[in-house]
Amino acid sequence: MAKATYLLVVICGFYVSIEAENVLLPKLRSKRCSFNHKFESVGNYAFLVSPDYPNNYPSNKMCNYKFSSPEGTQMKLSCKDFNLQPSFNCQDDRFSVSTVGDENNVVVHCDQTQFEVQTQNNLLLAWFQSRFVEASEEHPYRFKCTITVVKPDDFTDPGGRPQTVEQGDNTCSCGKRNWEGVGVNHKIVGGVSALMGEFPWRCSLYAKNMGIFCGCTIIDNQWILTAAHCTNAVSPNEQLYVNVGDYDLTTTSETSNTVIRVVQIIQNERYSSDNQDFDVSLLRLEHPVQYNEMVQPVCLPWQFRSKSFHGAMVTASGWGTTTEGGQQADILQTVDLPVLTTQECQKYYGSRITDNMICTYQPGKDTCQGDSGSSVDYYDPITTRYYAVGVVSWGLGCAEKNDPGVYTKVTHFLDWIQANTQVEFCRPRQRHQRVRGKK
Ligand SMILES: [Ca+2]
Repeated sequence: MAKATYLLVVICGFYVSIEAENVLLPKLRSKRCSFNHKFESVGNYAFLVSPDYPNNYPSNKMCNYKFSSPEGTQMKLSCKDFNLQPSFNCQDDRFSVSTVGDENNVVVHCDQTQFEVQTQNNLLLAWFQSRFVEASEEHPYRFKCTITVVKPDDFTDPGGRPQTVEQGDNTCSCGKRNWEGVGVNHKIVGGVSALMGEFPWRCSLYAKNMGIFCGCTIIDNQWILTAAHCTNAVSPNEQLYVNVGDYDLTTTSETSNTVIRVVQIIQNERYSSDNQDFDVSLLRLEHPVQYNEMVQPVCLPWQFRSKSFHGAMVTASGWGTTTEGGQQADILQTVDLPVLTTQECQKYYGSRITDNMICTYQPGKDTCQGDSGSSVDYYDPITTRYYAVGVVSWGLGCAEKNDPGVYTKVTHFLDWIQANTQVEFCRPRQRHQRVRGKK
């Protein structure tokens, strides 16, 4: 019941937290650490300070900053008082900046070196993240930066014209993992905590009598993918909810998660609770989810229908237990797992493995209870996107020897998903290479 109480708090927290935004100029300070601000003219400036400045910033903060200035102007970001808690590979505390208005093109600052950069257009995007901060007495872990609107320098913008968001990109985007390629290494034994917003398509299922009981995946702003054995566990008179944009389930202050009612459950009509075949369900939301940096859909694997994924690595993420029979994780966990062939998997489980399933196996690494319904995602280097290729379904134990994890094979259900949702899903083309400037 503790979980049920918690969720009500979440719902209240969401509505309350909307107000305190845009308390700005000249000092950017508020309880909410994210800002979205438009400057009016050249010479305008603002201070950007870390949460709780001038004291140590708190643990587990994720702040997004977006500044725009009038067309034809640029912005100078000057961080003179800059002292982040050091971490290996920048994987914990970090301040990332894009001077080209592109979240895929960022420079990460994660030390004590002051810096100054200038945008190439009239957009400045930045992100601050802290993990577990051990208070520093001498020099507080903090930053203070000044953002000033300036006239463009004499040099010509190498891109030729101001780079703006690509047409269609806002309405059709999927599978963009945050923090990708900024020095994060997840390939360690067992799972590790994800970064805030790292898997913006990851969601969880909640019902009053069950608490948070399964994972899920955003595939469209009104449609959620999950496992049939999750929806099958919900009694007909129980209201189901989807919780999106969350990270730490014990607090509502780290992200603005949203809880949305499910108005339709489409459980695969051929689902069998005997052998977990056809273990897939779709949920239609009462209203569309609002996309932002922390809430985005995953891509569906349309172009991978004939791919076996044998030997490929897939990435799992969820709030499931971190040991068999153990406690649910508070913070989203992630692990990379190798895919087996059906034949290899049948060596372990025999004919229980149908053509609708894929398996992963690596001793010591697995998905576990509570991860059910979450996707495992395949990274395609061509489109640089993540594709949901499996739905966490079943296994004997977790991460045990000779017991692979089993997943619903999403490529087998694409037509079923299409027929039931009638959505025009995003199908990224081979662009978004990280190439800039002219040759
Ligand atoms: Ca939370």
